[in-house]
Formats: sequence, structure tokens, C-alpha cells
Amino acid sequence: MALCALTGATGQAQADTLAQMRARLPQQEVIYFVLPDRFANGDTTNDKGGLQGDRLVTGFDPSSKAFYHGGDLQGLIAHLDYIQSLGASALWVGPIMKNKPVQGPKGHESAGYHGYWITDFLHVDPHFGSDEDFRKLVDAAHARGMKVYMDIIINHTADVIQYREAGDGPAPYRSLGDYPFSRKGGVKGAPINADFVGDHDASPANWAKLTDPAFAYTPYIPTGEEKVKNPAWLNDPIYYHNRGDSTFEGESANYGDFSGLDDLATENPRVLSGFIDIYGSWIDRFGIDGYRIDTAKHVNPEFWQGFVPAMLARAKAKGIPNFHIFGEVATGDFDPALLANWTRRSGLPAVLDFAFMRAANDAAGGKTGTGELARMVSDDALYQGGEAAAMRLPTFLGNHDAGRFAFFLHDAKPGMSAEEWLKRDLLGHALLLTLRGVPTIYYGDEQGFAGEGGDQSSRQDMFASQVAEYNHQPTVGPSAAYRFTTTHPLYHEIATLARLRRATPALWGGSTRLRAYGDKPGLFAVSRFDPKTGAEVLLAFNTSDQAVTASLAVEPNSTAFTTLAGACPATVTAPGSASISLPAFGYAICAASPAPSPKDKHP
Ligand SMILES: [Ca+2]
Ligand SMILES: [Ca+2]
Ligand SMILES: [Ca+2]
Repeated sequence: MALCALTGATGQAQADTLAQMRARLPQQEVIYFVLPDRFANGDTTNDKGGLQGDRLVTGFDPSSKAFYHGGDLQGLIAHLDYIQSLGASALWVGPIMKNKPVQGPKGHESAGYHGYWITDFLHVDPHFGSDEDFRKLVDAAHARGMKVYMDIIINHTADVIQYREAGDGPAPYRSLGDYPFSRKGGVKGAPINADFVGDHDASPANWAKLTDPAFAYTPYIPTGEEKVKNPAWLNDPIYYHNRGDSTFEGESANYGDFSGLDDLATENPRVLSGFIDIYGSWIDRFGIDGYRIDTAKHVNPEFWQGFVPAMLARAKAKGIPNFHIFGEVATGDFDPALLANWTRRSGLPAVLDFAFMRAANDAAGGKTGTGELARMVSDDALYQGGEAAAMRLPTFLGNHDAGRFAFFLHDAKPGMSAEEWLKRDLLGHALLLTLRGVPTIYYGDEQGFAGEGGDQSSRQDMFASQVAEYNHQPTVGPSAAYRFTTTHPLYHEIATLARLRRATPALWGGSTRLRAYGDKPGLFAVSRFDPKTGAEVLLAFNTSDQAVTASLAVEPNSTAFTTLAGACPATVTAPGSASISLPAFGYAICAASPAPSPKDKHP
């Protein structure tokens, strides 16, 4: 009886935790992005993915940054405490679906440790564990009130399809104009695909007339790989673009293969329905909380117009009303218009905020002033849904492709002192964790990882590494090889600010008003407002290496301040003006009191 009562109480507590978690909006989260292979090895028996042979068969070689290192889902489960203590409330797990273990030209092979070369879209890669291990991860995270976002790919599969005409060499892009669907191998070829009116007519009747995929290249599947993809329809070349390699410019950005990866004909309604089935099934089976969509800008917008509502409906039916979907529209530029375009034409509810990455790097790195951060705030009007929608954009300082934030800082100012490096890094994280958007921490940044570049050089092991480059990399903060310590100054600051953010509605859900910015390193300040009470929180950052003191405009009815971080003035200097002083690279978070009368302002 006692045991039953206990189980009942525990069950109720679990149900409450789940209900509270499901009720949270996407912008209430702090996301932790992790590549499972590089995070923690919880089960050494799966390191070779159940395969026998050398690294070109198994993909396993912990001494090479291009191969699997052994990290897995059990390792993630074992370190949820560490992630939650950092203040993260949602996990973005790099792709876990089964990959082609090794691919690439002879002598230049690498492994699918990153997860972006999927063959089986329905099951977990054996290097990471089993479907059951993923269920355990999701359940363990949910039991703590943490969400799990999957990283999914639709633009391409692994590189399985090859082209007769290319042999072992490159396959230059063959355009729609030079190689129309209506002729075999170019305009002078034999007529094929009679009556197919082009890929802008999404009717199944039209696509039924596209029967020959050899309009540009002649695609084929090498012997032994005919059934490697799952579900089975993915093994038919008719569902791919088959036009050769993308140059990432012009039409090839949509139709071209990403370095040989088989680019799906996402205009085809069978491909749309197929992927709705695939990714609907992960929602149904595991009750995950969101999708990060890889290479979203290499897929036609019409695909997302069909896919996104289907996923949101599927999640809602599963009892997940705040399912978060955010797409990758990668750019190194400060280009909110490009990002916003994909929320408008494609209906993506959110995109990864590459504009924030650029603006925060340029500001915290001292490369420019703070004008881009100011532009970012005003350009939020461009997104579908405007400023409210911009609150859902995951913001970040660096990533697994471009490189880590600490690397960018060092690259911008190679000669700076270790102390300045750390201060700029802390300042960047303060911007990340207090401005609008959903702060996304890239695993290892909290331990001061920097790395020597992007891609493989930014995918360090959190566990003891056998990669010489990773072991020799400089790190921000204490020089010891920190791994999973909670005393690193970056870990400590992120944890402090993440907690403050989650407890302060103005920081996760408040509108933003610009207070100060400039074209030289110096003061950047905004006010954010509690969405319910309207109470002001003043945020001020000093991106320069000199102390600054300035008078900032505040709301006329903000009279006194409580210090949430840094040093705040106790009271205003005059109604509507507060004097703020910040040390070099310092910041302050000041909650105004008393709050403006909420009943007057927000009836
Ligand atoms: Ca393992
Ligand atoms: Ca291919
Ligand atoms: Ca594509």
C-alpha cells in the first residue's frame, strides 16, 4: 500500500512536471546544442556501431577528427545533471538517425559522426545506441522538465546515388535550361517524360509523368547499396534532383547536391508526404518537443508550406502545443532580410538567428560598434509575425559549422590578453542570455573551448580526447583541460544568467526598446518590458576597453532600480533618465521599480 501511494505521488509529480514543461513557450527555453558523438561515451560496446573492420568500415577512429569518437545517447543521459545545472531547459541533439558510416573519395574518406548523412530515417544510428536508448533520453529529460529538439534533414540523404557520366570525378551542376526534364541527357537527347509540365505543378498526376530520372546525369546506385535507405521509397532515384553538385549559387542552391549528398526532389508531392510520415513518426513515437531543420534554405519554400503545418498538427495531436520548429538559413553576413524571407515565403515559424551571431561577434569582438545589434532589434519587424515572432528565433554566438565564439574572438584580435579574451567571451554570453531570441549554447563553450576553425575543428570531445589538435587548442579562462566542471567562469556566468533569464519574463518574453548604440565600440543599451506588468528592465553593455558613464533614457515612471547583475544606479537622476557606469567589457541588468501601473498600461 505504502509503495503504491508513493508511486502514485511520484506519478502525479511527473505528470505535473510534464504539463508545466509542455505549457512553456519556445522563447522560455535556454537551448544546449550537443553533438552526441563528441559529448560523452556511455557505452563503449557500441563505439563501432556493430560493424567489424577498420575505420573505413566502422567509421570509428577516436584519434581523427573526421571519424566517430564513441559518444552516444547513454553518455548524454548520464550528463543531464551537468546540462540542467548550466541552466539549459532544452536539448538540441545533433542528428541521431542511422548514417552511412563512411563516405568520400578514396583517400579522403570521413565518417558520419556528425549525423548529417542519413540512410535510415526511422531509426537511431547504432553508434549512438538504439531507438530504446533515445526513448530513455527523452523520458529522462522530460522527467526533469527538459525538452528535446531533434536535428532533422530533408534536403538530402547520404551520398549513395552516383552518376554514370561523372565516373569517379566531380559532377558539375547541370541546369534546368541546359538539361530540361523533357530530354535524355541534354537538349539534343531523346524525348523523355512526355507531358510532365515541370516541377511547379505539385499534382500527383503531373509527377506520375516524370518516369525517367536521366534528364541531366544518368543516376545509378552502386551494387550492394540498392536497399540501404529506409523507408524504401528513398531508394528510387526518381525522387532526387540528379543534377550534380551545388555551387550554392543560383538554382543549384536548391537543385544541386551538397558535396555529392543525394539532393531530394522536394517539389514532388510523394517526397512531401514521405517526409511528413517520417518526421510525424518521431513525434508519435517519442513525443519530442521540436525540430531544428538542417539546410532549410536549400529546399523549395513550397515544401515547408506543406511540411510545417503537418508537423505542428501532429505535435498538437500528441499533446505538444508549443512544438518548436526552427530552420537553418546559414549565412556569415548580417542579413535579417534573408532570414526573415524564409519565415514569410516558407512559413518556417523560426530560423536560426545568424544575424545575431554576426552582430554579437562584431560587437563583443570589438570589430565594429554596436550598430548591427541595434539594426537587429529594429529589423525584427521583417519577420512573419514581427517582433513577437523574433522572440522565437534561436540565437547563438558560434556553431559546429562556422566555428566557436571563442575562436572568432581570438581570430578578430589575436594579440589580446587572456583576461580580455575571457571578458569579451563573458560579455558575448551576457548579450546572448539577455537579448530577445532563444539563447543557444554550443556544448563546450561553457568550458572555454575555442578551437582553430570551423567544421571538424569546432567539434571537440568533451571527454578525454585522442585528437592532438583538440588537446593543443587554446582555451578561454583557466588553462587546465576542463571537462564537465561546473566551476569554469563561463559555466558559472551562463548558469547565473540562464536562471535569471528564465525567472524574469521581461528577458524571455519582453519587447525591446533601444536606448543607446553607436558606430564605435562602447555602450549598447536596451530596455525590455515584462509582458504582463510592463515593468522595465534596463540592459547595458560596454563593448569597449575603456570604462563608460552615460545618461540613459528610461521610462518616466521607472524611479528606482534593483541590481540583477553588474552595478545599477539606486534611483533615476531625473524622471526619464538614469546614469549608468560600466567598466571595460562590463554589463548591468537593472530592474526598475516600482513597476508602471499594469492596469493602466495593459488593460
Ligand atoms: Ca559509445
Ligand atoms: Ca550522390
Ligand atoms: Ca535541395
